[in-house]
Amino acid sequence: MIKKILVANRGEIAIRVMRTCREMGIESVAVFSEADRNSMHVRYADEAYFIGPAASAESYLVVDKIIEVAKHCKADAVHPGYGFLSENAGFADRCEQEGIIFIGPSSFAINTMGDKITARKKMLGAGVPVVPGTSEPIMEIGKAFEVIRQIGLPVMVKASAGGGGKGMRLIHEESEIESGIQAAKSEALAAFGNDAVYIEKYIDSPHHIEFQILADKHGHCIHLFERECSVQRRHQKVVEETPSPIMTPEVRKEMGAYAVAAAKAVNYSSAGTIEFIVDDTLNYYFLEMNTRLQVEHPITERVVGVDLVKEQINIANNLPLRFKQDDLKQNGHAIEVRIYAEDPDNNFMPSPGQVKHITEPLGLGVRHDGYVYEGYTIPMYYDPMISKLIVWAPSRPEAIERMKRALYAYKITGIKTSIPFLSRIMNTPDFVKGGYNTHFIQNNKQYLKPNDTASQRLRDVAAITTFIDYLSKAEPKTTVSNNGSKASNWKAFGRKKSLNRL
Ligand code: MV4
Repeated sequence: MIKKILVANRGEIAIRVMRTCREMGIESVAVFSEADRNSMHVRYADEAYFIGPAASAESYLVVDKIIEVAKHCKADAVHPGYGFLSENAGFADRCEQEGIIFIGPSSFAINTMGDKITARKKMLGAGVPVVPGTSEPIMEIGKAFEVIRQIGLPVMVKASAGGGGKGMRLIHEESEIESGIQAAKSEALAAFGNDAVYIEKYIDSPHHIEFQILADKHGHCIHLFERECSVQRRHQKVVEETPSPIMTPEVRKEMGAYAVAAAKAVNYSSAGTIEFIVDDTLNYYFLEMNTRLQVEHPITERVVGVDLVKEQINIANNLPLRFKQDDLKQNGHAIEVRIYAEDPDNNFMPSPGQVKHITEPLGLGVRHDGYVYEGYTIPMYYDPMISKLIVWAPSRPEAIERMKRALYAYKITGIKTSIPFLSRIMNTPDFVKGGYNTHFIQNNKQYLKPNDTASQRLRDVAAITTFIDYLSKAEPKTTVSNNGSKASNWKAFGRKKSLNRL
């Protein structure tokens, strides 16, 4: 059984993993770069080791250094978190060679799903719906014209080594085919050292819906339902929620079964995520599989009632899954927002620096996974995401109100954050209605821009409407003052706290 885990990561996710270690009586070991000497994950761990300069290529990404620390401190296992080495098949292999358990899937599963053409082929073989397109790399331009005539324009050219939006090209017209493919190939070669590209039919205005799965090393696999991740900016998720507002019980059941089939096709074990692209009429297609714990895993944990890190550790210990598919159900509604150290009112410019004051939101149904504290200086070397705010409520409308309340109570000074932007999202009609797609942010610019312009006018209109509504519902004015005890309507208005801050 695992007694000590080296967490090969930093920031909020390192702490997230260590919290579960502590609950399981497992010792945790932190590693840290020069820029992370004062990071909270170092303080939270039972032991911590310095691994080099601030640049992640010289610290968090150096396999030899992580292995050296794991051997030195006699860790039984390594948890990679997300990013860094989490989807590095070579690292997973190296851990196993050194007799250290890699808390994640096999290098075979990481490799197969990491190469998008190989993954498409696997999925076709497993009967999982994929976007119409090619299942072999495009080797000659004639072949590209042939498949594009079959599937029709527009199409997406994607790098096989890409994913998450890197190395993609949209092609609208025949005249763009040759140059588009050439551009995608050279971009892919430069970015990934691999110029293999494939073609997919372009799905316009899609929804991004993903399914969480858990698989053990005894051939059991279950899904933990979906997450709706369509609120994105430049391929970065901003808001995630579960259940998806557009899902039906029938489609959920089908997609869940395909997610399990996808995982089984690569003999998957540990936690993983199957991403689907979904159109407005709920046609869905496999997009890619993420072979790691994801940033947005807490919303699934809250609605399904499972600690995904605990299950990852149990699976790494060769234990069979503790639940069957029918044991799991979705309870209530959870929403997560990602807090970035960025200035939403200045083109999302990174805003590293010292946190002067922080008041974290608390209260019923609120979870805050972060790592910054008062006086901490956010380094500029890593991802600007500083925390995740997760709320739960029995229903979606209540979860939105709870998120607004939590964002209202979340105070950080010294740096700029995306908190005001997230509040605006919670007040945007397309979000409140649900049914939004991946163009949500692009399509709602007028609601999402800084306070002084249109979004303030919209709030003013809402405030005036609320006031008129209030007047129309107010008690009739007391005309005869017989005992002097009746407060005037204006005083009553002044006492209504909610209306003081329209
Ligand atoms: C697509 C697509 C439309 N059609 N593929 C972007 C990230 C990567 N995982 C795949 N992506 C897309 N692939 C086809 N055939 C549109 C996107 C896409 C997108 C997908 C999910 C979430 C946000 C997105 C934003 C822009 C484009």
